[in-house]
Amino acid sequence: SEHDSSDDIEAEPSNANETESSREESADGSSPAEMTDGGSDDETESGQTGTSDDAGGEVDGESKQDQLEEVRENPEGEQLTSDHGVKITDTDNSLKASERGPTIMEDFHFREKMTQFDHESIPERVVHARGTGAHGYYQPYEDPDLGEYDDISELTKASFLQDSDRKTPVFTRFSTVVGSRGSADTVRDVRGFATKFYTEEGNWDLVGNNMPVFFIQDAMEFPDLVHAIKSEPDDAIPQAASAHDTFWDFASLKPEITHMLMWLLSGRALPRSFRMMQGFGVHTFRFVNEDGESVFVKFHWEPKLGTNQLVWDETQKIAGKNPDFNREGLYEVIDEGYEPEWELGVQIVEEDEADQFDFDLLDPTKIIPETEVPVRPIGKMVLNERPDNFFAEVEQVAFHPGNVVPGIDFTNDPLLQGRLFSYQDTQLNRFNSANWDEIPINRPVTERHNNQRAGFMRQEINTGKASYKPNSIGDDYPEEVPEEEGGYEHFAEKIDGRKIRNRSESFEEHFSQARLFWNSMTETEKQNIVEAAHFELGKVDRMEIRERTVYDLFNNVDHEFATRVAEGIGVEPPEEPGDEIPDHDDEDPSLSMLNRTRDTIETRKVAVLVDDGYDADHLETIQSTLEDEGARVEIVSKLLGDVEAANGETVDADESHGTTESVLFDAVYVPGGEGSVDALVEQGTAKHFVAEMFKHKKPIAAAGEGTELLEAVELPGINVANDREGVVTDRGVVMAPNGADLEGASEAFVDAIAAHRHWDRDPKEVGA
Ligand code: HDE
Repeated sequence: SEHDSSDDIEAEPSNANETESSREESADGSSPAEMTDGGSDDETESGQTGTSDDAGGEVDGESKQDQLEEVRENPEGEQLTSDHGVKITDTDNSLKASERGPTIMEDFHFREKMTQFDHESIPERVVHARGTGAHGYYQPYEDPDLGEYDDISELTKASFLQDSDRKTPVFTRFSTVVGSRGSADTVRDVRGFATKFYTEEGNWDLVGNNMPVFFIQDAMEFPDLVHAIKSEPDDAIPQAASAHDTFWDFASLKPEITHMLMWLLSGRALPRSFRMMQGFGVHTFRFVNEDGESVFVKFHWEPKLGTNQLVWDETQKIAGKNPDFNREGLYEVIDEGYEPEWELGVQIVEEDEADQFDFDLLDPTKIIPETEVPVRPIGKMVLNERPDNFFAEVEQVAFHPGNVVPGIDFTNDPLLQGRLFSYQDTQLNRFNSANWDEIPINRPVTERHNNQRAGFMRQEINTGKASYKPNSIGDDYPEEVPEEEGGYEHFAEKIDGRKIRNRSESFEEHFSQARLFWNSMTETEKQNIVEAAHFELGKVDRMEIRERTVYDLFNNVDHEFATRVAEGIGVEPPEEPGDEIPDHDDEDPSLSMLNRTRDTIETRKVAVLVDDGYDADHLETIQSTLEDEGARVEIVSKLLGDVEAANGETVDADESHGTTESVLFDAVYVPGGEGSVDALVEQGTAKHFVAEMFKHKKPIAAAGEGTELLEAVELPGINVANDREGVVTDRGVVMAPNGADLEGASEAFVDAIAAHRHWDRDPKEVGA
């Protein structure tokens, strides 16, 4: 888009939130910022030392990082003390009555150390327990294209969304939903995408997901949903999975869940990385401007690297090989100087246009199709700093959709309304105190003055005698702030009605958008959804649950879909389409992930398989081409240590066959060199590496004798180009036999990686 800001990021210091403190180097001490540059200019090198004021974007007020710096503690060069500051002589031996005698109660150091340990854990989040987070900033675009509006101030008075010179510090936490804190990253699940904006008007929490709709329509149903989807209550099995009876029992009885099921069965539930997924506010919110006028708004996060997925078999293997795959991926790239970036977009609907849709804007099981209302990008979020301490920052960050600032307001979406209660309540459970907002990661960067002064673990020392209002003793401070001066005023929506425990009729249609989703998928994506349903329902023991899901839900989405699912799970295919099947064949191309891949290989990880005797030219050419494009290259050999090229040069293997696996990479390259390839052909693990890359639809390239390894693997349907001249590319397999143009082959490989996955490989010939 015109806002594609890949250039901006180069021109700016990579770390606008930098303090003068000890944060000058990334964890491995290397110079970062190189990943973003596409090999070009020097400005990127300045990444670590830049100050914010030369970048056309000052961080708001007191930067969050400055504030956090005040509470950072660093033991380097320091003496060991107790919690109360007493220097400690020995932290290995408890105090005993004689050398072999009992431990003595007066050993305050032992008691303190053990007590701290005994109390180290806090309750994990009841949902979204597993996650990771990073610091960064939000910056509005200079001239966003707002359609009929000239300026974003016509829409909202939230000033941090207006001034393109202003950077608002943020902290974003990504999460899975169902699994416990220690579960794996790559399970089939929704991903949380929660951002705390530390604005000059207070904190705004945009607590969203990577899917734009939700399972249910009313907060009242949430405990049931979560009980059903989490592990079953009698045996706590399965972990981090929806593929079991209780979830599908609940689902099959709740037709409003159908649209969300489509998303959950799709590749959206298997993100390649947190930096390659969209985010959505889900609910319809309100923007309110200076004149008190309101429009409806949906929030979208669009990743700069495109929206990409893993394949199912791969996710399951990664869950064993590296359960931290997504969490680690975020920190790896930040450490290497790359700054994950998302565009914030809005869909705007005028109050008097709200009735034009055939669904209710307050129904969280519905999207506003982009074919009806375009998404207008208004700014970008950049994540550029990992936390120093996981517990203090990621575990203790506490989000609350009720945290809004002037210019942003709620709607009556009954799911959102319920969340406004739940998040405060859940933080009370997690922190055991209403003072969770005083924890450094949760504190706003604004001043805070009110009459809340007590409670467990109060940190602030609030001075003065009057802790009530009105008061005369303290001149009636802190004073209330009129709306014109920045006080938060709730939008004065007119409400007129009777109390009623019911669901609006406008929430009753459940299949139209599920059908829209299905129709918008490519055949590949449809097949993936069907196979996902075969797995999920195949794990359900009770036949009546499988049948109900097919007949009552899927057959009301699409008859062919229901039939294909039924055939794989031993259910008699329905004879006729369901009674409630929607009467339309609408499509929205923006729903297909395959339309959301972007032409970039930034941060992709490529393995180069070598053994002694490899061709050093091949390695050098591919390494420089890929790294210039921002990809990361790792040398993989049978064992760690030096590997020697045919010309006598050496390279240090980054990983061995014992420490890594193909599923942890995006692509593989096999350089030539007779000795190397002869050895690889004899190594089962090397052959498996390539075969599995093929199975998972990932790009493969081989140069010179390297193609012999592909031949040995017998890639199904691929004619290995050993006896041909020139570069041959076939379904993401790039082959450059000896004498072929190496540069051309490297470029073809770059294109194949940018395409992400090569779904045109015959699914029946999955090799490996
Ligand atoms: Fe949440 N949700 N949720 N949720 N949610 C929580 O709050 C809840 C919903 C979301 O990284 C909890 O601090 C209810 C929708 C994210 O710390 C809890 C309902 C969306 C996170 C809670 C919903 C979300 C949470 C658990 C239905 C997308 C992780 C721990 C009415 C728009 C935030 C916590 C983080 C976490 C309740 C539905 C997103 C229990 C009652 C819809 C990203 O308060």
